Amino acid sequence: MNSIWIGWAGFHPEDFSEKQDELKSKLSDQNLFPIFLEKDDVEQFYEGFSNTTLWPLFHYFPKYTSCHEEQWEVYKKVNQTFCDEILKHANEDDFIWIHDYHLLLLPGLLREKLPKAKIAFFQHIPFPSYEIFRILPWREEILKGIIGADLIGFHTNDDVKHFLTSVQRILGLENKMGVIRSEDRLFKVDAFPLGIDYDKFQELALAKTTERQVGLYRKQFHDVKLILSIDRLDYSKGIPERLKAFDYFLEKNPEFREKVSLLMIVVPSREKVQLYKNLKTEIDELVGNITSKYRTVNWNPVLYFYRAYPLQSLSAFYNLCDVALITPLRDGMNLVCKEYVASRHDGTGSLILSEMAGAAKELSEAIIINPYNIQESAEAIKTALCLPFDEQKRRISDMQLLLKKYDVINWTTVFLNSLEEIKQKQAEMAMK
Ligand code: GDG
Repeated sequence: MNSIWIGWAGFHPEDFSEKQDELKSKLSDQNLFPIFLEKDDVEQFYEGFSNTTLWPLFHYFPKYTSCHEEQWEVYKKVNQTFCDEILKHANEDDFIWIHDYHLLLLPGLLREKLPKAKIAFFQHIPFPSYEIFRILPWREEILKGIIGADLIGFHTNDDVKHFLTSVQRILGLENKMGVIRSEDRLFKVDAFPLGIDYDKFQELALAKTTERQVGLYRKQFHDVKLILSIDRLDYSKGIPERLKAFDYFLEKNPEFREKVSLLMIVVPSREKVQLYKNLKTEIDELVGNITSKYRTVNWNPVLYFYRAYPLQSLSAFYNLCDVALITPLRDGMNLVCKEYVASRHDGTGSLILSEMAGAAKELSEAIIINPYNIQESAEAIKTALCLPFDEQKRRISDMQLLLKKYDVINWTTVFLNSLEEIKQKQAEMAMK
């Protein structure tokens, strides 16, 4: 497919030695078309409306949600900037695929200019229940923006159900099996659980460099079992709750001290947002408390890394660790748990997974927990560490079969087929 990518560059051209035009021309050779935003707009649009209004509300944290008219204005302006840039490249019969909560108004803006184009939207984060969504002062404008798309996708059936309820209660539009008629237009809403590049994670796991790295680490930790957690720094990921559960586990099960460590990678994210700064401090303190309480000369209960790693190192960690502990308080899908399972080339390993992650709907062979229940999580850690090898292998093998079948290529194919179907239905309706 001859496709191009349009997106926010993520940096300011004045921070680069190259001139904006030179940069643009180099990127366009790779079919990449950057949008440069003013520093102030980034603050209001990205750190502001996207990440202090939409992100917390959609993850069920109304108490962290702030609503500022100025930020909403900039959000609208930036969505319009995206629309203008797309219109420079797109034709009436092109397929335009819009991703995520930063661009909720874009489908509607584009529909006005390109009434016949194929426009699809996929949201990577949850869509909250109507009772939460209705809090948003701009709920109606937001919904009208999204429904400019022909196909609207979410990770889970629950997200679809919540979205359809909001569309019905706020816009008064009824659906039949996810298909809605609005004035003279049909559009469809459905669940498309995102898969991963399964083969890539298997290949990485088997690569010589990965095996060497795993071998080196194993020597260092020989008889200590390792529990892995990897997330971006985010309050939705349940990192403090996870640390509290690990603390409780060590307190109640002293026989496991010096025999197990939590290897916790936290990837820096949205560091300019105050809540994220506070969260970092809270995590640092919790790690400090656990360390000072249980640490011995030869053993460290928490191996904590606040940084990003190359993918190959992630693969080594996925293969090194006996257990993955993935406990978000709310997560659209969560890919880390899928990558852990896909990377286990020897078929062993235990996955503890929060019921609040979209992935829990698919990975039913994981040990499923409620991340707010510290005692249950601590119990699950013990169960995972004691799971017999044949039981580990049975569970991992079942989950690997599922992840291989429903990989990212399958996801794209199913999504595009669904878009064709709704376009077909629209054409049939136009003939009547
Ligand atoms: C959003 C939704 C939804 C992590 N650390 C490093 C690194 N990663 C990669 C992982 C994984 C990705 O980042 C994280 O994806 P998640 O799904 O876990 O979480 P979000 O970033 O919050 O993503 C989420 C997702 O969109 C997709 O729709 O699942 O619910 O919140 O792929 O491997 N990659 C590298 N170094 C790291 O240190 N290279």
